[in-house]
Amino acid sequence: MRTLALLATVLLIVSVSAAPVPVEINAVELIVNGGFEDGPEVEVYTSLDEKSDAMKGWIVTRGQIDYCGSHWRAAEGKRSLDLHGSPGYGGVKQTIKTDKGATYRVTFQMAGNPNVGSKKMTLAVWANKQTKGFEFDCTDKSIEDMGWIKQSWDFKADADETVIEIATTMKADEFGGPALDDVSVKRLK
Ligand SMILES: [Ca+2]
Repeated sequence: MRTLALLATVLLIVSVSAAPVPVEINAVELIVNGGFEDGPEVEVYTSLDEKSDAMKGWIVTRGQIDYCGSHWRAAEGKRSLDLHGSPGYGGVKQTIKTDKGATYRVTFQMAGNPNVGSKKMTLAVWANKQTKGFEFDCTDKSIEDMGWIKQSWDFKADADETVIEIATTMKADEFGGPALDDVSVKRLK
């Protein structure tokens, strides 16, 4: 029995040590207004044009977006974005302070406008010349059950400031596209 217990302990140690080393994340949130709660008055939704800075911390980078209130259920709080305006293929950006050589983790909640023809919604994140695309399947989703999914991506900074842009990569359904909420960027230790 003692041998078996020893074996079990050894196996446990082996399996624990074989697990990936968890990444330590600095607790400091680098994004301002990541949930888009601080913005213009909105009931159902309101459209914001390229260059708009109406949402605290954010600038609209292209086309147009819809700033959504009761239009659908947000992932966090009461407000979120449709990256396609009415109409327009849009995006948003925010500039954050970064340390050269450090790695940062971007997380956000993604869904899609369930009331348009496209079921496959796509967007991308850009930071310091690096980019990553993401997809969301709107099949069987509704404005009450958006099916928000948390996404994550790491990038490396090489300057004191880094622009984070999140924008649609679609060229269909200009009135409704990828939905975005709860954006966060934290430095990995
Ligand atoms: Ca929100």
